[in-house]
Amino acid sequence: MGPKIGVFLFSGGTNMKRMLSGIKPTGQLHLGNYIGALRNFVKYQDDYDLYVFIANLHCVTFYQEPKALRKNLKDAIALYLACGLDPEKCTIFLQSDVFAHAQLGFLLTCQSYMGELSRMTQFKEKSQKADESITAGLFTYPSLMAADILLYDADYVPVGDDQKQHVELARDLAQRFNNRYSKTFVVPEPLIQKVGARIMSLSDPSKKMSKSDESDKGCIYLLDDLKVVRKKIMSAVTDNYATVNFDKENQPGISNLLEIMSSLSGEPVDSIVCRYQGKGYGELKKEVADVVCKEIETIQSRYNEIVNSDLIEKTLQQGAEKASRISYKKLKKVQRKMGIDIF
Ligand code: ATP
Ligand code: LTN
Repeated sequence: MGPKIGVFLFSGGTNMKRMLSGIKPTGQLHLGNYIGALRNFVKYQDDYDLYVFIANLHCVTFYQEPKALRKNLKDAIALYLACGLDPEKCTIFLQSDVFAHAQLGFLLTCQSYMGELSRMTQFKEKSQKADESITAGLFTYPSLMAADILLYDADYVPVGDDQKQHVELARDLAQRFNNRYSKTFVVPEPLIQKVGARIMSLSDPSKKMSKSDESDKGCIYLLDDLKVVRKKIMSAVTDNYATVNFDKENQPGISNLLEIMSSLSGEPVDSIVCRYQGKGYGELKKEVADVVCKEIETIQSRYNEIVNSDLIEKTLQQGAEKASRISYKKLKKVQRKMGIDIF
């Protein structure tokens, strides 16, 4: 490929800032993922040179049942497309299809210190909770995540709060490498969203909505049957105040429902609260269920069209080709600077 084309692809053809994020679908995607992450990516694709990938290498830091993992990966891509990510506007790919990730991952593992990896909160939490052996992959996971980011010269990395420390490690590794070998990597910034960043469980609003919840009742999956979605919302835990207020501390359940409705409908929370003065929780739940079901119904009908079409394969192929071209150039540069290639 001639250098001109390379430069064109490298910059996304515009002066747009580059943004990259990965998701690790070890389970089915839920409403928290949608409001907190996915929907924002759909907005970002118009204003940024956006790269979104499925972090399937990160998935296997713990044992995954192969059949279930394959289905989750495929569903995640189909849902990303169904929610509005457009392969003509952004680059969507599977991490393991782009070999430079594992290669730079190893080289950055060799730039990471045992001490800093041992301090990673997620490693400490997961290794304490785990009832099976902890893999070395879980320990070096943040170095691989740094490679995911640094390969593409990403300016911004939108992530949840829990991933901020990992992006900070990517920054440290970029600076360390740049200082040791001369400027090679862009130092990325984490982008932590505020509104809708933490949708809570419907059955226990003190916990975040999560696929690792013990009970299914608190978590709305994007592929749940609509009757089940409605039932989960109608049975959401509330309180005894009997007035609709946005008060996360004293009325976390109602506040969570208000936040879900506001995020999806665009109506400000204050305005919803005003409309519900003198009305009961049942009515509010019914409207929240209507809004959520409408959104999920649209997503599911697109998902059904996509999941058995060739769009997934085409998207991943096109994405992997573009991502491979860009990341290979960066990997070669790193290898040259480190002195590990000969020609
Ligand atoms: P788990 O549900 O098992 O805790 P997770 O869904 O947090 O896992 P990921 O699948 O990696 O883990 O999350 C993908 C994205 O969705 C992240 O950016 C994360 O911050 C966001 N996200 C996850 N849960 C919520 C939630 N309840 N509210 C808002 N955003 C969320
Ligand atoms: N660790 C992240 C997923 C992830 C990621 C990345 C996010 C892997 N590589 C690079 C942003 C950038 C998670 O568990 N959510």
